[in-house]
Amino acid sequence: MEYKNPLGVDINLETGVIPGAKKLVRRLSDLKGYFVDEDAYSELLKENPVVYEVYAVEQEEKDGDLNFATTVLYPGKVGKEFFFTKGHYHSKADRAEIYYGIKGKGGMLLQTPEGKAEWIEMRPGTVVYVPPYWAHRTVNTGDEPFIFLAIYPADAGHDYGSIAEKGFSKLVIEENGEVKVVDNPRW
Ligand code: S6P
Ligand code: ZN
Repeated sequence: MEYKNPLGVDINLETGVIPGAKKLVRRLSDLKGYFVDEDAYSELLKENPVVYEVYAVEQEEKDGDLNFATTVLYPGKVGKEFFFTKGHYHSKADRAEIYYGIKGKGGMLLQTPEGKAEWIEMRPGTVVYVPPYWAHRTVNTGDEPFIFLAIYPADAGHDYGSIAEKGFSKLVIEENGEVKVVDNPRW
């Protein structure tokens, strides 16, 4: 039997960086078609800001193993819509996931394949359980980076297709200075 080595790393709780992790950067240009207000999207694309960064420690895609990753989701809006992650189902759709809020303010939109949506607010210390089969997207509703940890099965995979096409049935927007979860007119 060959055993893998255990690993302990310290997440930088201010920046979200995991030393030695693989870094992925998503700019606004990577989110084409995701936001409802296309004019606001084109305008902001001139600056093409970084929307989020992911620091991932991933294992081979094997049953029983675990991955973990932090996400640093920057504050910002496209029109009224707050910055968000792309959102995905897992390729193995029955794989669950745990999120843990580290810094900043935001929340998670979850959705079943039939379009039933849930919004869960997240603060530092909030644990979110993502059950099997639910798509999940995080949203930064604050004015500083929203940082969280995700722990997920190594064989879960990411299925971005249907969210990229149709989005979520709900949008998270700012209206009159308030955070509102409203129906997506394009759904
Ligand atoms: C992976 C986990 C997170 C996200 C990350 C970026 O299962 O849910 O690490 O990958 O927050 O979001 P997305 O939707 O672009 O993968
Ligand atoms: Zn996931």
